[in-house]
Amino acid sequence: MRIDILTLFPNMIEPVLNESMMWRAKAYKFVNINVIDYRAYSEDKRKTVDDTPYGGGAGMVLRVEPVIKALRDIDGHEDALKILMTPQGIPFTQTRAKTLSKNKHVIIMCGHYEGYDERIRDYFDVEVSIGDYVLTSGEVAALVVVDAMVRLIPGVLSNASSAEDDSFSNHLLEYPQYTRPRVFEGKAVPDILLSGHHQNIQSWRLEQSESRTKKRRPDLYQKYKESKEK
Ligand code: 6GU
Repeated sequence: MRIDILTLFPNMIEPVLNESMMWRAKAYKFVNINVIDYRAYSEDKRKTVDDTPYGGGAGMVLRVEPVIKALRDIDGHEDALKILMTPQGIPFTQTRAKTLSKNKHVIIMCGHYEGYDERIRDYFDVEVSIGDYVLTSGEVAALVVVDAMVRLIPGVLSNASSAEDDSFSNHLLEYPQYTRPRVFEGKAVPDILLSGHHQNIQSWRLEQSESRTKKRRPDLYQKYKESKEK
């Protein structure tokens, strides 16, 4: 998979890509990520990328020219899936992450809350939001999308089953996990996990996932029940 990220703040993005799972995915060539500073595509002397809005009002608006120029300079941009990060987009979910992770090439554009020149929208295939709250910049949101997609690329997670077990892939939250010590400040690990009885452990985990989901996320639990009925 290839990912190009258009941003004004490469330093917000690059360090995150150079640690942990993201670093591993790049090092083992599961993904090729390019970070592009679209300020470099501004034609004026001061390298501006935004301007005051027509019609007046507070804040600045991201200009169309530098963005589209940067987009068109990306090799293979015609065939790539082009994603615009904006709080006005469709909500990002695990299902969406799965669909997006199947693309060979995606381009992700990070913007600013104040807004895009409306004409920028015409050059993108999909607008994505990561939730109903406002971030100062789309970089943080883009990293969320990249992380969720990359970990789903086959081979990126060393334990192949762990993406399958994730919360949300089956509409259930994960069961409680424990490691050493057996007792910490009087809190003991449930006996069943020490029993060595694999089947009992499996059914205990499923029960725990179900009761936890029912209590914390009744909305998800409803979907779980519906999916079981199908
Ligand atoms: Cl994609 N961008 C910004 N600035 N804020 C957000 C968002 C995106 N998604 C949720 N909040």
